[in-house]
Amino acid sequence: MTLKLWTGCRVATMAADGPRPYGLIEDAALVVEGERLRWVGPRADLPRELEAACAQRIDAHGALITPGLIDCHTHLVYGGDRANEFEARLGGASYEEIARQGGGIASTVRATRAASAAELQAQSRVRLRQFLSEGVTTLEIKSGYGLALEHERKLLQVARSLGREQALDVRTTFLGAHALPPEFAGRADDYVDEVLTMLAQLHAEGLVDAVDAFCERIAFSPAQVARVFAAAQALGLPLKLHAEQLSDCGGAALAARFGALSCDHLEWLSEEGAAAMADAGSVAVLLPGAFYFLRETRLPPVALLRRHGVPMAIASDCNPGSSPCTSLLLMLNMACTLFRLTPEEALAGVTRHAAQALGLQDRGVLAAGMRADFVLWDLQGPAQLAYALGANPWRQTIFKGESR
Ligand code: DI6
Ligand code: FE
Repeated sequence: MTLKLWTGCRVATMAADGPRPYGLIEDAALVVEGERLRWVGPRADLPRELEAACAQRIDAHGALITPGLIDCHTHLVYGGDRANEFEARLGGASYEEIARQGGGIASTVRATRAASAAELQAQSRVRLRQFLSEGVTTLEIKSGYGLALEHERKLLQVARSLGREQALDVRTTFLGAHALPPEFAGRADDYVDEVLTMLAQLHAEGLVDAVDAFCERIAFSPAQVARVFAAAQALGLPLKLHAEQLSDCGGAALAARFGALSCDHLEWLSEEGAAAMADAGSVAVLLPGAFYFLRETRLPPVALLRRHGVPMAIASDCNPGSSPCTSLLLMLNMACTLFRLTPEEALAGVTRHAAQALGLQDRGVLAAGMRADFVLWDLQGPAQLAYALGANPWRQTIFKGESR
């Protein structure tokens, strides 16, 4: 296999055991073998024999290189939009009020059910390309706007299909327990039965990489979520949870008991919840886009998460209601300005910790043996990624060893 040598760059490896901060290596070299990294380190330390074996040499002309970015929480595939609700909220209506009146998630469910797979794919592809243009190489997509077997299937098939046609990895998450569909009004427990049926079927069709639920007053109770989690666990699927977004329902502690990969949102997380997450090794996925767009004032307890050593990831939550956002770089900035993360924590949140939130051990840091997914930026240093509000200093993405 041809070895490719990259030089003329500084590399933010983001390796936890690398040099501080950012695992940064000035005047670095990377050796790529097929889809993997064979060697990463200071150019001066590159073994002679390895250098001699490199058939292709590439000068990065002073680029900053980071791992490919990972968005570990999106609802990217949906029909329609909710600009009307944005206007209503600016006029004083609350997100919860709109949801209780049949708008909110339910209105996107109507639009998503009405859309053909081709229409959904075309609309979603536009959003996906915006993520690609900012160096995203792995992106999670949740279902949850179909809420009936044929429509959840359609949505997950569109997600898989986008992953095949574009040069990035799509990971699918089944979020059947996102909202109560109208045909089950007043019968939430019956709908949970239906969620279990859909899960078994869609899993058998190979469409599900993980399982999520929305634990909230306007969604599902901890007891209902526990039923979904038990079924998912029996199928060997990893778990995630929308927890403590609008109130403290004890969702994070529940998810931790099930060994969930991540708990997401967490503005109302309690100390007990944080401690449970630390024990379980669950990642805290913070979603500054939803916090900003819903004009929330209650901040996720970042100091608490730090104190308990809970790893923090950052994601877009791309969805039509609470975060119509297709920029992971903007999320880096907001994680710093709104949540007071350091730029290094924010970058770890879209690389190393985002990989952990998806249960992926082969990416998120640049080190020998990891996937050769990396991005060249026209930047001097990694803090500029979070700093440059609205800029896109992207130059090139290498996905599985190849330029795309
Ligand atoms: N929490 C959210 O912020 C999104 N889903 C969820 O469970 C919002 C979904 C929507 O409003 O369409
Ligand atoms: Fe979400």
